Amino acid sequence: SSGPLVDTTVDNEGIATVTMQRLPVNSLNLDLLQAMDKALDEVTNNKCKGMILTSASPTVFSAGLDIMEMYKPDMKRVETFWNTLQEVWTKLFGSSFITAAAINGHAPAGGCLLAMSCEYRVMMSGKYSIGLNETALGIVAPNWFMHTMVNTIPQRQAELALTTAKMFSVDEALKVGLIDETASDKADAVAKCKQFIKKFDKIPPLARFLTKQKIREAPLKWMMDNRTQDTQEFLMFVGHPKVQKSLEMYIQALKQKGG
Ligand code: CO8
Repeated sequence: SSGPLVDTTVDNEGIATVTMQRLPVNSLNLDLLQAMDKALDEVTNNKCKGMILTSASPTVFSAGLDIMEMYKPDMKRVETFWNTLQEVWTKLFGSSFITAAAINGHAPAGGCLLAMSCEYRVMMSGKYSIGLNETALGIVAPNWFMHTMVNTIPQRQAELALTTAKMFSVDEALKVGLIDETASDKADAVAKCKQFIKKFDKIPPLARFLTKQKIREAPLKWMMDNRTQDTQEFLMFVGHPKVQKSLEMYIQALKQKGG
């Protein structure tokens, strides 16, 4: 495919819209993650007050990590892949600017992680689902995926969701607090994200940022202190024959479903 994998526009109020456009499903491969890393730097450098993260697909926010990056991987590339994911998460979860996700479709696994890393979530109504479904794939969500979920929903709900690979419907997600609002379509979702960002016009920006930083300090510190070990664990995991077998079966199931 061709063209940029991420589109960034900034409106006249300094709100950036970052649109993932690796169609069909915005599965996060190395290239998309690198494009997102760059987009997050741009938003910072342009001193935008806020950022809305959304997708160019009509039905999928992001299908999560590109399973093909983890299946029979080149060990050097897959290490860079993981480091880039850590970097994108650190920049998004710890951003000084305000973040909101306009979730215009499915958001499994890494897609859910991106949405949860933002400060506010608006999801389009419909037969879409969101959640961390790693255990169903025979893989274990890293600690920082879990920290990000616990920053969003109560620990008890997070434990149940993580162990059972729970994919929440839009209504269920709203009820548990995994999303903050629903929207009738993408435009409505983006508009509601803008409304959220504009609430902060009345709040001094430095006080807002320092407060966000303090409340998010523990997961960010965990990443800083454990980054190398986290990468080693991931590499051991993807190098494991049982994990490769699980991924292979999952890919087959996905392909069969697509027909
Ligand atoms: N990676 C690679 N390819 C994918 C992925 C993916 N995550 N998701 C979908 N695709 C492919 C499909 O195989 C299909 O390919 P093809 O056209 O060649 O058959 C194409 O994209 C379109 O997919 P669908 O036909 O399924 O599209 P739908 O619109 O019907 O459904 C969904 C969209 C709901 C997103 C569906 O594709 C889906 O459920 N995908 C899988 C999502 C998923 O389970 N992702 C988990 C990824 S793992 C992760 O993110 C965290 C890992 C943590 C690391 C753990 C340490 C080891």
